[in-house]
Amino acid sequence: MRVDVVSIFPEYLAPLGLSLIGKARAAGVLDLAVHDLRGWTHDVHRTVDDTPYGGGPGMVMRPEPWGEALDALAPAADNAPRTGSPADEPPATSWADEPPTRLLVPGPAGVRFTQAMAHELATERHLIFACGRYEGIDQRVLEHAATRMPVTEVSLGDYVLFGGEVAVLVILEAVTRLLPGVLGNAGSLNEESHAHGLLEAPVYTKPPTWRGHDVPQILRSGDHGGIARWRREQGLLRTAARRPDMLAALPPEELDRRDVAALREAGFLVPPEDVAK
Ligand code: 6GU
Repeated sequence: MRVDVVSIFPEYLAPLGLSLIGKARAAGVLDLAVHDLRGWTHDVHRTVDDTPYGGGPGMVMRPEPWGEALDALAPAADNAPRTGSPADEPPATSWADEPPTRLLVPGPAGVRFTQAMAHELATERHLIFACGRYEGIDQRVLEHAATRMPVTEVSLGDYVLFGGEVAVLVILEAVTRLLPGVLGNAGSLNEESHAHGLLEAPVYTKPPTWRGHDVPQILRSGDHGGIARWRREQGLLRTAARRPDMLAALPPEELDRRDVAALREAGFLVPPEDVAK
């Protein structure tokens, strides 16, 4: 996967050279470049912002540098629509047979970033992240880009950051670990929180007793069926307690009789219509 990140604080993205993301880059799974937006300015002050039309506090990112950045990183041929007419056949070097470049714009007004979106992004050929600062990027940049490629404004959650850079670190970490060959053990993807709409059970390692706290006996029993059942119930109870929204979104057929019994026993209300027949 190719990824371009554009920011006025490229140093903010230095962690992308570390740890497993750095390893994915070294292994060639992730071809990532970070660009300084100011490289696409032409005045001596390398200006990227101006006052907002209509008034109000703060500054808005001017469209011109962003337009040039996106022209450079997503050349028009990249996303050329295919007409089927021989006269319009794309040049041999065109990417028209491949999925297009996709533009992601992090910001608190975006759609919520989820594990499902991470899976979707992990299938893309080329992502561009446009990191806004100040009050945001002139909306015409996004409008114009949308005539050439899919554009998604994306938010991490219901709070406000200074800019998109930290969000890019988060999103790229969630996406990179889903790329083929990055995680040694593919099973760890299948068993983690959010893989099946539930939170995962707590985990333990040695020693069996630590500061007077014991590892739950079932995990040391060797009873694989019992362990799977215990983990399922712990995941259900955690989800009910911490993320009732996730439990409510679970299709009723995902809960069997034992699930419902465990939830009711712990004091969580499960409406009769949510119980599988
Ligand atoms: Cl993606 N960007 C900014 N600036 N603030 C946020 C956010 C993103 N997600 C939540 N808050």
